[in-house]
Amino acid sequence: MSGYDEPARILRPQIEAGRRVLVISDIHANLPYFEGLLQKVGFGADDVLILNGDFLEKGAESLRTLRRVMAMTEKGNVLPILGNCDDWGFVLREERPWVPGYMQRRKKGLLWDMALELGLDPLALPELADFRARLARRFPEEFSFLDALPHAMEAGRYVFAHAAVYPGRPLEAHTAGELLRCDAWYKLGYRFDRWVVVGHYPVMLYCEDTVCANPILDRERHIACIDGACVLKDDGQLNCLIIPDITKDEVAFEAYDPFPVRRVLQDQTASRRSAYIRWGDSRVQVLERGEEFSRCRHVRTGYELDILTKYLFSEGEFTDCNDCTDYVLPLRAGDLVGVVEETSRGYFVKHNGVSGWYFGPLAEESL
Ligand SMILES: [Mn+2]
Repeated sequence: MSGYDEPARILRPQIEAGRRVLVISDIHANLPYFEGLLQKVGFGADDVLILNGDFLEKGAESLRTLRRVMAMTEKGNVLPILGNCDDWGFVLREERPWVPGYMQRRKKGLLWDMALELGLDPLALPELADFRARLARRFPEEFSFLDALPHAMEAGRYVFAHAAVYPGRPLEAHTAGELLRCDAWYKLGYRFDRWVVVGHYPVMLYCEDTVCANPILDRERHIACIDGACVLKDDGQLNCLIIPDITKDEVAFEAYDPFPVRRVLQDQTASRRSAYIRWGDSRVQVLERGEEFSRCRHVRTGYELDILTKYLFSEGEFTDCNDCTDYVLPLRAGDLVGVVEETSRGYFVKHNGVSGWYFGPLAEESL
């Protein structure tokens, strides 16, 4: 938002060979997922944790997440990188007239949380100059913390940036804006000698007809895309890239979501065709509106499918919908699935990061 045309700040931390490095991106103020994931991977003082940007905004608890991250950095083994949604340092330096409107549209976010903590009604803010002066008095540490964050990091065989890195030039020859903003960067087809790790763009948006929230680990091109859309997608997850040794190329991952885990009791074969209706391409025509499911036709492709009526945004003939799919998952009796939706027809579940339908019975107990 400010200084995007300026050269990027690059950090080159010393990380010992053989020390486990964890990388989490796009927490987006979702503190329960963050804590859940840290617990699941057993994060501790022996690890290095890199936060690859966008730990703020979109989710419910921006200010609490920021303070959690600030406290974690005090021990020296937690290294945050700036994301485009964390870049609020400008508020104290510059007057941007769009700020109150942004807050009031989103009804959450860092400045929203700060206004509440100042005892202000975010929907009836004082003059912007007055509001900024109050923010400067109350939150100097928070803003200078964000202002000091690097735009990219380099260590061992790895480069970390929130959204993008461009080959053939050093990190210093990038602007801050180039590293922080680029949609669908992975589609540009770059390849690198060292691993480049990015977040920013939900990985499922790279999918065609199915939905998978697991990281994309491209071992040919040395690219890891790890944004599992833990806030933006109902069936999203928070991913953690695991690098056992920063001097080596091996990578693995772990993921957290809160869905109750249950056991599949019947084999099921995958549907031969399916669609993934996603954000940005979600215009549908409602053919028959039902209480629980509605028959819809995807406007761009003509594909027909049943969509949960609660996923539809408006009552009209043409409408938009939440991300959804009609994919029927291939499953074996005994498989474990996370249950996202329980409906009269069957379950919308996740199995190894892939979302889809299961129409058989599940064991009663969640595990
Ligand atoms: Mn982002």
